[in-house]
Amino acid sequence: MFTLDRATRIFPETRSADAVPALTARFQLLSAEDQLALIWFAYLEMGKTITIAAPGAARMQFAEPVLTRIRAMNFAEQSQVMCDLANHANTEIGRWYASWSVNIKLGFWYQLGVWMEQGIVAPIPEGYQLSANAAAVLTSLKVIDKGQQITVLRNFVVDMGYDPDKIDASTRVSEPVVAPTAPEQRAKVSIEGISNATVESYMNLLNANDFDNLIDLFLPDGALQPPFQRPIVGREAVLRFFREDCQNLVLIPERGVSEPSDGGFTQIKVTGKVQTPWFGAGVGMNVAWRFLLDPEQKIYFVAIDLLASPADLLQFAR
Ligand code: ECH
Ligand code: GLY
Ligand code: GLY
Repeated sequence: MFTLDRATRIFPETRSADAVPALTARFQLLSAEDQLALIWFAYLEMGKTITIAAPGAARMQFAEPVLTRIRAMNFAEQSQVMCDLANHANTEIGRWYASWSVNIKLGFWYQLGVWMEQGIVAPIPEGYQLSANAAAVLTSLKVIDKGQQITVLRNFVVDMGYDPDKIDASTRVSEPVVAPTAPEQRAKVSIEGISNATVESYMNLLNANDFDNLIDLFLPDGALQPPFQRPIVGREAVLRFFREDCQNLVLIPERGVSEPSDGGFTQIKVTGKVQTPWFGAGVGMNVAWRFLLDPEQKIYFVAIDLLASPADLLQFAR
């Protein structure tokens, strides 16, 4: 029978974007000053070709008290706060930050970026020279595709602040969950090469933010593995992840393959694109979904992989 460990290894030929963990690891070795300057330069560079959407008020209200405090500080104090976040320091702001969901963290930095541009928050010093290592990371970052670039940037932001595992889990803060899309307004996906009700429902329900029905597709001990992360195990944890981190995504599956597996299970691989509300149609991330369904067509496991290249969208051979 399947164990979780074995499930994670279905469709082993799937090539994920190794550049993302590699760049993330190289980034972690840089000084805080270099990290902040590098992100700033990368952000300016990316801003030439893609536009980031302003976060809504529902999200920003949670970061507001901290942002207001930072705004009132002088440049030296502001720079210190940013360095402390990059250094994972155990400060009051670092602990606040650790309690926020990914999208609140991103919204917080979005606002600081706007204020840096306006001269309200300490800029990166003019003529700042990156170390040789930081310059090399920036060069590598510039040549990967946009979907990989925004994933790396997101990882940088997620990794900052005090260690979330060291704060009380009950203090976690995330934005309110939006209402699911009305039934008559829901689009339906169609996937070339397969016709599977569970997989199609998964895509349609996630696109409709209908997380309560979506979670019913999973077995009680079902698991979901986001790109470059450990699997999230069990319906309660997966549902929490959907509500906190998966609102307003657009899944655009294109094609798939379905194969019988041991014990009446079915393994299905689908490739296509995903858009995040932060960048809309401006960035289509090339992804694969690897599903393992039990004999009753419930989801035992699904992994989402960020693909190495667009050519991998057509990679189904065994
Ligand atoms: C400034 C300088 C100082 C330091 C910092 C700065 C600000 C940086 C800012 C960065 C903003 C970055 C953003 C990145 C957003 C990335 C979003 C991504 C989303 C990927 C989603 C995927 C979804 C996949 C999934 C699917 C499923 O089926 C199940 C669920 C799930 C410049 C001030 C820091 C402002 C906004 C990469 C792939 C398909 C797994 C979620
Ligand atoms: N949560 C999806 C990702 O890591 O991009
Ligand atoms: N504006 C980005 C978002 O809503 O996620």
